[in-house]
Amino acid sequence: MGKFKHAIAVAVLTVVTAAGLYFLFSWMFALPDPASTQAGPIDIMFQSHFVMMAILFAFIMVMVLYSVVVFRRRPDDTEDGPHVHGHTGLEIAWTVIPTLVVIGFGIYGFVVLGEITSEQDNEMTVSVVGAQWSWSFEYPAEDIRSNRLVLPVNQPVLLELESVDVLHSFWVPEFRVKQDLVPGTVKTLRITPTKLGSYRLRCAEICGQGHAGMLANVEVVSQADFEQFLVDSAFRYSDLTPEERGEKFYLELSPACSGCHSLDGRVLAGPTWQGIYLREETLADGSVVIVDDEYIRNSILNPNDHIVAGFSPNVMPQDYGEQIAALEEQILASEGAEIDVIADLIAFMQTLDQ
Ligand code: HEC
Ligand SMILES: [Cu+2]
Repeated sequence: MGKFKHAIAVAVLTVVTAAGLYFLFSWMFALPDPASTQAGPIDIMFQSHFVMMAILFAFIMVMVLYSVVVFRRRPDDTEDGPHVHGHTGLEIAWTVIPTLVVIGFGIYGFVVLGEITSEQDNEMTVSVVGAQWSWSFEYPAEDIRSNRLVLPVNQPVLLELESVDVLHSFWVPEFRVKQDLVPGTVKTLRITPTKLGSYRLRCAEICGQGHAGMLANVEVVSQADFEQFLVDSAFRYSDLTPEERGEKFYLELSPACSGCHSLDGRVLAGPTWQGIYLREETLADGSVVIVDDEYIRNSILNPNDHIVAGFSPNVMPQDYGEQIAALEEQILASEGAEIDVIADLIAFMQTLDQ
């Protein structure tokens, strides 16, 4: 077989092996479906690295194995192999070509990096704070805090990343981009989510015992759902009037007061609240009381102290006291406001005339 035929054989084997390796790499290192505009150029760059690696590896392996098999010594061959004194053209080629390839990939990487970090029109800024071991998010424009990252689809986002303790790393595989959080500085990362859905943010920098659990939900939602999220998150009990809060507690304590106390005179499991405030109530023991603040407070905290005539004891839940104390503590912690839940319920009752 002549030189030319060997060259053709090696070329064909290289192309076939490279194609096989490329598909093997793509399958072995498959990434989740991309969900940001930044993912596009990164994926193409990834693919081109796979192609390059497949070609190089295939070429070297095919050359070695081909030589071992085709140019092996035959049983009756006792000659020395030919003496080779190097080949200047070949040496220049295998120095220059890889150098150009590496420089080319360097420039390509630089261009892609510029593309995915460049400033966009009409960016929305979100602050991300990493701490051992949790994430929190702040929407400075709206003064909103959240423990999940909600982003409107197709809206360019500038993340400002800060760490309160050690190194962490912001990574949502579907968005492809990744950025370390460095204590004492603010790092930035740009993402334009392109696909509605729920994703998982994970810390990609070993940061201590709870590192593996340093996760947060990322939700990419429609513009309308995002606005709803802002409205819901902006909710503060302390922004409401006592009467409005009281109505909310009437509906939201669990089980809801509304399940047993109507506002329209109907008798459910408990007496109606219509006209409840300062009405005369006959109790099961025949005595008559005025439904004042004191009586109401006691009826909520110790329901069995006085039983209204015609109703049974032990029907009204006995543990609202604990629930109310916990809720007041939670509001104090999150809003810095001291709320008296029972006073607000009373304020609401005062609006319920006959
Ligand atoms: C599972 C049913 C049930 C739920 C839920 C319930 N209650 Fe009652 N409640 C009753 C019953 C029955 C009575 C009457 C017996 C009694 O006095 O304990 C009553 C009585 C009262 C009274 C005295 C009313 C009067 O006319 O003298 C107040 C005040 C009251 N409940 C407040 C509340 C509040 C506030 C909530 C919600 C945080 C609530 N209740 C939830 C069943 C319920
Ligand atoms: Cu971390």
